[in-house]
Amino acid sequence: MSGSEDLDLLPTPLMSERHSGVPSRLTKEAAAARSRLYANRTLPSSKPRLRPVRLPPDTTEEVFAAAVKSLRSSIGAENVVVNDQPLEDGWYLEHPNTHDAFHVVDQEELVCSAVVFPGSTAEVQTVVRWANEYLIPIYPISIGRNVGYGGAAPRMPGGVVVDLGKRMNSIVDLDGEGATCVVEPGVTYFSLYEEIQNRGLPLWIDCPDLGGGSVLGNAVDRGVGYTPAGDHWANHCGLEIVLPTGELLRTGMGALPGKDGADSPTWQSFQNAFGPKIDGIFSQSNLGIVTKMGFWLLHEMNHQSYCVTFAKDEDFAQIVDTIRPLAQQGVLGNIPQLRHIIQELNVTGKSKSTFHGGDQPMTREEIRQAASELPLGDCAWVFYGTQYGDAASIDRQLDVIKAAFSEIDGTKFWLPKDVPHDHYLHSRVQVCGGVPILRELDWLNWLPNAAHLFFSPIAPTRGRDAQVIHDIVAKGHHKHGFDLFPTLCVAGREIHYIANIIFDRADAEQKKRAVRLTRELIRDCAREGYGEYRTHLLFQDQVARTYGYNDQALMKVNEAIKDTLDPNGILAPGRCGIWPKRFRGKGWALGVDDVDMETIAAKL
Ligand code: EUG
Repeated sequence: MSGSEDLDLLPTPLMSERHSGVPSRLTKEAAAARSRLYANRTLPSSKPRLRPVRLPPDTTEEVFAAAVKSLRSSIGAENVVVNDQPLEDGWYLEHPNTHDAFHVVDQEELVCSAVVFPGSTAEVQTVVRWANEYLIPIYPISIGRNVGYGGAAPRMPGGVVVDLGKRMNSIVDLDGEGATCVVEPGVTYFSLYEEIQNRGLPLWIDCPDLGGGSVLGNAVDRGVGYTPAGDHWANHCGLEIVLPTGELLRTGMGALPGKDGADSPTWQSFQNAFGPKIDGIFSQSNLGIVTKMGFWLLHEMNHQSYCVTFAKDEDFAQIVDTIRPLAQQGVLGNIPQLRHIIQELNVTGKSKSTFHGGDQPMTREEIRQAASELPLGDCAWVFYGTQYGDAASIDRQLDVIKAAFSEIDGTKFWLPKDVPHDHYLHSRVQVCGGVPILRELDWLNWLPNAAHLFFSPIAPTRGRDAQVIHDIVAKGHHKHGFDLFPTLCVAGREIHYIANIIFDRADAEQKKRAVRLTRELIRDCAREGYGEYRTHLLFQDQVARTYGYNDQALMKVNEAIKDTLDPNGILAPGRCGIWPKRFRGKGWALGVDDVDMETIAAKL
């Protein structure tokens, strides 16, 4: 049975109806994206649960029931929902907060016992104190769209998801003069963008490829976007945090109380404030729940997106070496993307079966054949860049960029006017101009029931290093039978090399291969001295331990801080590989050999 009939009838919730909904300007795109995705689905929209509610570790049914009753009485019965209903993967705009929609292991493994919805910082403190009382692990999410990295799932099955976004989604401040804002966890790129438009402010936001994520959540997870303010963590300015013991803290200038109980007028003005700068320990960590974040915005600018195509696969290292000085000198306006030509196929939104029969990866010849019928034609790599400034300045910048790239044989330069209106370049115009959209969902039409995992190592911006990583990744994909989709986000000194591993979540054997591939890539890159900037929940132990200089000295400090700030080990145990004393060394951590679903399940 296909699950598409029932769900397709209801429109995607709008932003006016639900905090995580879609802006009305994108309703048509959303409807089209959803029907394409659901047309590729063979799994039912949900199936009966095979197992009872997954309880928190070391918690009996009786204690859990008492804990739920107690929390219901303090934050309201409607704000504590036990996860006992059929699990629905949904899709990007109607996503679960109970589990990972892109489940790498069985759908019922990485699940929570309950979801709770605090409505204020004070209620977050209440939830944290409750977790300490009952020794129940909690796992905060902002929106829950950390797609490819675990989504909304808790690392520890049976943990209680604290869904911050549902009731804490206000833009606390939006300052047109300072070009700053203060946001709660539930503010999405869509909603912040909309508010700026509604107020008619000449400001931009920076957004990632998909616009439905949390501004705060993405920054705290050190995500990136594509305007000159693409480093989100670098643009945060002061945090409000609930510590694992329930105390409330503000960092940066936010720590300084303003006049008569107001916030400090400098909270969003200056990042470095006074004394040790501890903000860092609250990003990619499990040391506090960020409930408010000051954030810098950009001024709107004239901008010009373009792409450059390169003829040969082997030009890869030279392309990287050509980008480096352009980026370091500030000629490149943003963080550009360098994509392999195969991505031109999947951003058409068509499925792999359009281009290839069978289960094997597409051959280079098949890719060439299919690409030759697309607007950019047969080539190897595509560079998507954007320049900012007045028209004359952009012309000068483009002259320099064209001159540099034309040193590479067979290079062609393209403007949006050179490609059809539905070409991906027009989506770059929007994202790189601060307009959050949904185009990148088209990746997921590649396979039936498509799910994805990101493998995200950092390379120096140097051809020979990037080549080492690319060769490891290509070899691994070939060995395990996956198409390779590399997108490189290239800065002056480093590259986020992102390989998007797409798999069919209905196919257990394919999931196992995806896990094996990811584990081997982490291991093989680490052997060459390269590590990931971010990873899916199930790989965080392994990645964390590759950062093991001097007998895991970094992890030992992380654990010491964890034990000090979270003595009962209640906050997101295991997140980013950091286990509190209570669970450390008790068999929870997953390593390079944990590839079978059964092996992993036994440790979950
Ligand atoms: C992308 C970029 C990322 C990431 C995941 C996906 C882009 C995909 C630079 O970081 O972590 C097109």
